[in-house]
Amino acid sequence: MVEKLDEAARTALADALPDWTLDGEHLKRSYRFKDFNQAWGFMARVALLAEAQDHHPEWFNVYNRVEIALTTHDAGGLSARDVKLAKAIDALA
Ligand code: H2B
Repeated sequence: MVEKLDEAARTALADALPDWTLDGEHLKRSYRFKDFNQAWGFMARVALLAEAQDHHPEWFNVYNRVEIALTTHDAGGLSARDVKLAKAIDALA
């Protein structure tokens, strides 16, 4: 069973992931690229990361925009898995 983040860990997210927004039980970030090709390339790299971590994003793409929302379905909310994936995505972009 995956543990949800406690209040202290949620508060620490603002410093650890300054480009991400905490929205209820989701961590969200929006990316904008030059065109669809760049956006899709980014999504392909995130997909490989997600598979390697067995942790998958909820996301939305239209043309050059990619919106990512991370949450842990197995925990019913945010967990350390979301923080780990968000940091790895930041390292890619
Ligand atoms: N992704 C996300 N975001 N949350 C999960 O709880 C989750 C997942 N669980 N990817 C994984 C897959 C689980 O279903 C498999 C069986 O490990």
